[in-house]
Amino acid sequence: MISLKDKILVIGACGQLGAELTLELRKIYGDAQVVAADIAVPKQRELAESGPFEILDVLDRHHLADLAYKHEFTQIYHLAAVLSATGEKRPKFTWKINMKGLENILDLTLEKGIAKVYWPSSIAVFGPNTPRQHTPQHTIMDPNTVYGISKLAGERFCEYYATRYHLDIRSLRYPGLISYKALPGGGTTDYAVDIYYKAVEEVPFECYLAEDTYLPMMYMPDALKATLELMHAPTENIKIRSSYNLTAMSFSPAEIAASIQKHIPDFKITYKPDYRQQIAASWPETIDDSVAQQDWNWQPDYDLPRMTQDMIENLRKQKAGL
Ligand code: AKB
Repeated sequence: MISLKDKILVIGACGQLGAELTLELRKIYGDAQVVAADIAVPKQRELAESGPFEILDVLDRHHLADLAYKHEFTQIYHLAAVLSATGEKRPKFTWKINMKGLENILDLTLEKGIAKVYWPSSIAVFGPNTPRQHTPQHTIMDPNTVYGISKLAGERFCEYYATRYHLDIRSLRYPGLISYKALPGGGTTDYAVDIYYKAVEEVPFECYLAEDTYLPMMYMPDALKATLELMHAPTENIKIRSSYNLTAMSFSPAEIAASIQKHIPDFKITYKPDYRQQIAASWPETIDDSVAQQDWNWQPDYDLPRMTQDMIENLRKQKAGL
């Protein structure tokens, strides 16, 4: 349900997802209705110039309360988080940002009577004991990265607040996200973005995952579509208050390289697995998102060939300054 009276806060608005989601929300609700917030000033000019922007540290409860008072938000998209690979380098910091940040948002939501919250989870909530093929919505979890542990604890926390305090909080377990507008940072799936940049620059790519490492992935237009469809679905359709399984495709580094070689035959890839291989090996290869399909009609538009064509076309345009 869309109301043009809604006032929306996007926290983590300069990140890979936030930068594009903020602009989509501004198209729907109006530029002035969507306040972008991040810990630093945006590099993306369009983000800074198309609507209000606030510098915000999600750990600062007082500043959050001041902003909520000033703007009278009715919805929050809380996207700020430390991802899996950086998380393993800075475990305590990751736990603090990911957990304390979420707690602050949930408390603010209760205190100010904010109607709806979006919070992203991840395939990182699964672990080495999870079935790796067609991983079901409800299954063994046991994540073993600090990022995955924080996302699983966050899911339980969200469901608890939804049940106990009747908060309308909605969430998706994103697979690796691939896009050409804002770069990802600190994830295990980031290679699948970097590889396109290298291919278009016509330089070889050294992959930090082994060639046969399959992971679930999604192109950004599908991630935006899923997030907005979930947030706009009628409340009674949202049966999962922890987080929905979500997927579009699964591929290995060798398969994405082969898909690029159909457009750039000279593209070369080599493999040098590092600590991220172990993280990837603990995650599912394919995801069963049938519950999202049933509850709010989820269907992706992009598979690997269609995404590769679009990524290469757009990166080439960017390179040419178009
Ligand atoms: C990461 O690799 O850490 C993220 C994720 C799958 O949540 N892209």
